[in-house]
Amino acid sequence: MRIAKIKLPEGEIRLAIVEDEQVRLLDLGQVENCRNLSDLVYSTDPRGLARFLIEREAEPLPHSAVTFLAPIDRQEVWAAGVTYKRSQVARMEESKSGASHYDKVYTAPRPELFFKATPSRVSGPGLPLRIRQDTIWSVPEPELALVISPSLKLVGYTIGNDMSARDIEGENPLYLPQAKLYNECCGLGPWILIPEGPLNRAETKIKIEISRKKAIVFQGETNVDQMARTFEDLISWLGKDNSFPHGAFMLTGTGIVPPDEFSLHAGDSVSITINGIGTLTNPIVQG
Ligand code: DO4
Ligand code: MG
Repeated sequence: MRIAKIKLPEGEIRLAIVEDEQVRLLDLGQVENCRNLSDLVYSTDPRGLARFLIEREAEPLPHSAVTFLAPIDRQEVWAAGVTYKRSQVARMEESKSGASHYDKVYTAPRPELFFKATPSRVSGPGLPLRIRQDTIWSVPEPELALVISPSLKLVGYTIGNDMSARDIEGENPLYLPQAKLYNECCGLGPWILIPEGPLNRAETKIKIEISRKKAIVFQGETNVDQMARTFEDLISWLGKDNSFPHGAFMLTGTGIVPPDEFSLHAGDSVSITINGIGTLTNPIVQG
């Protein structure tokens, strides 16, 4: 089941179940203690509760009639790094001084985890993602994002774009927070997938397409079972002496890195597709 936060044409913000062609509005007023997306997805049975909350007298709406918003409330957004071989190799190439750190972290028991964004720095579908002004080498990172409850349960998945300034990160690994965390640095959406059972990693593909003036300038594809770590391992490291009263999102790392001569430009459009979830598309801006 896919659950979205949407804006109706008259401006009202609602939750909805997303079907292939249409969305079905939910009426949260039918139960106590379910005021927002977090309450719904962190409930003991989000799929059952969402079905119960369907507003029966409201007509389903076509996707084109609503605006999909980033599926976030008050969560912190964290990210894991160097979880795919492709990321380890790319980081070692970009960072002359820090190459061995990336090599070691790929196989070390402790993963690389970093703070990625506050909700105000997150862009939902169709909203701009930013290239910093002090970079000449920036890329999107298409990542599967975990939706994690306050009790550290993995409750769902969405699509994340971990925008990164590779020149800043490559100059010195201590610059990583600046390479990663700034205004409009993180894409999330278009909605949350609450699966019936565990995700089939072997069948989950992540694809990216970057367009410039209507031409595709980069495309890539990977598979979630290329990831060297389990979701449970990443979540358990995130939760060590760390609490998340509003829950958290965790981007699980990139397995797709464009060739070194590629950098995003203002005006590009980035689309990330994960089968079973959907497609997250954002325009790129700078300045
Ligand atoms: O180590 C730098 C960041 C790595 C990262 O964001 C990734 O592998 O996705
Ligand atoms: Mg990343």
